[in-house]
Amino acid sequence: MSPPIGTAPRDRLRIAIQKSGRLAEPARSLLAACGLSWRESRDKLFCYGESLPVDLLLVRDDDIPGLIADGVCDLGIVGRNELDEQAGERIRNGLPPAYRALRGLGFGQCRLMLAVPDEWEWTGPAQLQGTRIATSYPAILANWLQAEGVDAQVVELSGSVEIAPRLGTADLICDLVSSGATLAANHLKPVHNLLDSEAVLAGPAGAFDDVRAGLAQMLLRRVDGVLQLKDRKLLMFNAEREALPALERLLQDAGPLVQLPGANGALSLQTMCEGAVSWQQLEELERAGARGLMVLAVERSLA
Ligand code: PRT
Ligand code: ZN
Repeated sequence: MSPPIGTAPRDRLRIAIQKSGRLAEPARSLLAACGLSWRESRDKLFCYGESLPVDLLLVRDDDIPGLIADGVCDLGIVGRNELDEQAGERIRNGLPPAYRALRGLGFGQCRLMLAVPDEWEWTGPAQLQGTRIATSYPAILANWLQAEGVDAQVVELSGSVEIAPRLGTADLICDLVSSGATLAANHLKPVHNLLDSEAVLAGPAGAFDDVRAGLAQMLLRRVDGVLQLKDRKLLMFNAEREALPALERLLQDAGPLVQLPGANGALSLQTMCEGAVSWQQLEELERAGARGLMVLAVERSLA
């Protein structure tokens, strides 16, 4: 059975993630890669942490900032767009900031963009004076308009923003864009970027003052480890000492070359490479004297 919402126990950490949608699966995968495992409640809204005292609450992404603000959840994985929007709304209502982005997570990338009908010739923000702009991000848009000194009407819509110009309810829109296919299908073109967004790990504005502080710190360290390792490869090989200068030249973009004594006076060498190591690179290293080349994926590391 799910524990009652609103009574977060202080000896366990509770993380809100999207139940279903774009961020749901990558958020779970990231937390699983951090060594967390769970037992799901029957209603599939709560996952009890088995490997660590870290539980998941599965919710709508829009609810995540509020759950952190109210202390129902300690951390959350949510789009920066949603976090900034709700933070902007709080500021407009005279409320103090209640959460902050702790880490960018490298998935769920998109941009919050102004998009105008194809036939418009975009000349810049001043052109927006007196227009009606449809958006689901009224706070971010209103802040931007204010900063630009533009007086335009913000038309708040909760969905299907891209059809507003065709329906005549707005002149242009401000919406999330990733591939741009939705805009193109609605005869709109992106003209100005208001925000580069991605999924973030969000937490409260203040620090925890109990067991959760240590748990959150451990989780952040593991998240950093997972994000760092994403594209890292360990390259290992043997070589004679004389071949070292040529090999070092070929590996100048990699990390430090660690040298250990190998068999028969040769050296056993290893280095960390960012990104893929191609067959061509391996063949060049071999021509320069590397033997027994091996490229290994790095599974875990603590910085
Ligand atoms: O049910 P729930 O409320 O949890 O889900 P939701 O429908 O509100 O959210 P969801 O799953 O659609 O998006 C969750 C988060 O994913 C967003 O808050 C963003 O941080 C991020 N994200 C990344 C996106 C997109 N890419 C994206 N393309 N969110 C929405 N879109 C929309 C876009 O507005 C357009 O209408 O997807 C459509 C397709 O985009 P194009 O440009 O590829 O055509
Ligand atoms: Zn939503």
